[in-house]
Amino acid sequence: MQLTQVDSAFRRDVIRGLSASPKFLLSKYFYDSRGDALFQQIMRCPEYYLTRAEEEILRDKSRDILRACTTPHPTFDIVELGAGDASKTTHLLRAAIDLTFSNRYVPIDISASMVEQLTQTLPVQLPGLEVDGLAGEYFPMLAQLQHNGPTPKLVLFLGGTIGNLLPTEAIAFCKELNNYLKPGDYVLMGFDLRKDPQTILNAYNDKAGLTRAFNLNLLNRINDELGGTFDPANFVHFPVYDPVTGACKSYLVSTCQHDILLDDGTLFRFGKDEPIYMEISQKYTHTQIAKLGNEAGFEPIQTYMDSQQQFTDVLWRKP
Ligand code: AVI
Repeated sequence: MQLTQVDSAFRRDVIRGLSASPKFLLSKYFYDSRGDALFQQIMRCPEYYLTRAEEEILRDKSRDILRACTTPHPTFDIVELGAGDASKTTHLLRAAIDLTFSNRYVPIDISASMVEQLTQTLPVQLPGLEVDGLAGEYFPMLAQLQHNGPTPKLVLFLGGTIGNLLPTEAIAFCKELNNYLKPGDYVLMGFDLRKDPQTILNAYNDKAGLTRAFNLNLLNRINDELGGTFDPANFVHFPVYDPVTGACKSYLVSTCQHDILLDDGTLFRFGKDEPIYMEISQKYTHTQIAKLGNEAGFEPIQTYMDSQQQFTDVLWRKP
């Protein structure tokens, strides 16, 4: 039942996107098992500075971050949206245990196997930590946590994933997040900052071709799961960065005129040089971040940055 629902949502979104003009696909579908593995490699590649910058923040500033979260309650629950392998988060969790700030971590991730793995491994790595993972979409899982007693929450949304939403969608997302929180709960959100345009573009156009493979993998996923007839060799990966808007966008561009079929008979026509819009990775200014937090009803508490000021984690409080 679950699989059928996922399949039909995927099919619906692919058909909607490839029937639109201009064509688009949703980057949330990048993350099948091959996509997860490619993303792990991207995070370690030399051009992709985001992960290293945020890791530095969490390694060096976790204690400051936790001390800035004040409440009369003795402990917090640390909830993470899109936890993935939680590798950066362990810095914060270790500090939380040391400071007796928290002993409960709730990773929320769409990948049930990721959540299961964290539930098994983290309590061994960090004795004293209770891990209560939830596999599913963020907001339904946060809704479940609303009835979880008086312990306040620190909600993490790290990695710059907010940048994968258009700026208007990011406001709607932060407002909805606010609705699931109680007064006195905190949010720590990661944003990639605007910087030298070439550095940004290189992060989405690495020399090893990992980001290219990450984008093309979605065509393979359509072939595997929806019986598609894509030949990835008929597409080139084309990332662009606009320093005026801060939008870094990735496209796959068809190199020839051709047709694609799905196993239900749906046909898509591609012209030569026709693009599929794949992903936005929005880069923010501090002013934009402050405006976003304010419009979503959060009180700004503190801004943390890496030593090269490439990335920021901002701490907000629900008043
Ligand atoms: C998950 N997200 C923050 C990544 C980003 O930087 O937008 C996804 C990604 N796409 C290409 N490289 C990495």
